[in-house]
Amino acid sequence: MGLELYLDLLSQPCRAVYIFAKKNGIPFELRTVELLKGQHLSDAFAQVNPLKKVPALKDGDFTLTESMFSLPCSVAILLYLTRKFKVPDHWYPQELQARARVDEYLAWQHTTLRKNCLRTLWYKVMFPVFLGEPVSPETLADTLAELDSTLQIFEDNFLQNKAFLVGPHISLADLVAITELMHPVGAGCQIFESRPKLAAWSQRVEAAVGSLLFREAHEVILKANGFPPADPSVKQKLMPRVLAMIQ
Ligand code: GTX
Repeated sequence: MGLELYLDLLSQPCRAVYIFAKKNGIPFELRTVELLKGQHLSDAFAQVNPLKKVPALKDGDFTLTESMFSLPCSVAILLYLTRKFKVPDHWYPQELQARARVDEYLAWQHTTLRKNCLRTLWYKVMFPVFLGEPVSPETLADTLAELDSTLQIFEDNFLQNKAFLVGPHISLADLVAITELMHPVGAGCQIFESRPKLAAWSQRVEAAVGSLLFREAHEVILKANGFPPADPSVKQKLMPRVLAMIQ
């Protein structure tokens, strides 16, 4: 069996892996694991990833999954694909300092932008619409304020006045960042409206990836507001996992 990617495009790290593989013509079998149906909690998927999270990769007998210490597994998968398939250098530059900048961003984003984008989606849309559990206005306001200050750090410290996060070309850092930012966008937040620099960057990233692929990968998340309510038995299974994830 060749390369298999276990993904749900609802998930931001899965979107990054999906776009990267497609954009670079990497051949893979897509194994869709529908999170909102609880498919990741099945015994069959536990054989792939005992920690029951996506993305996961199988390449023959070799499996890459979520780390026990919550290291960004999607990053390990992206790097594996980068090395195995010899993709264009700009994704993860050989040059020492440019590569260090990609690493720097990826290390920062996992506990900052990731956390805030995820919380925004869940508190604004998934709890009230999908789980039928409204969130207090204070919690939502705090979450949006945190997102806003994280976006400021993103612009000031990482994007600055560059075309992309690490200079003139798209890298893994941009791809991982944009897939995170599409979570609040899917939740209906106008994050680009008051941020022209961020908006221009996001358009450059979309153009570099290719609009068709970008839209295809984000089709699901952009419909988040219309997700049907969870079946009560699925809700019961998902709730503890969701609470653990967004804490
Ligand atoms: N560290 C990993 C990475 O960066 O790839 C994180 C992987 C991860 O958190 N995966 C989430 C997951 O599989 C998907 S992203 C959030 C989607 C939330 C849907 C929850 C029903 N989570 C499933 C779980 O923890 O149950």
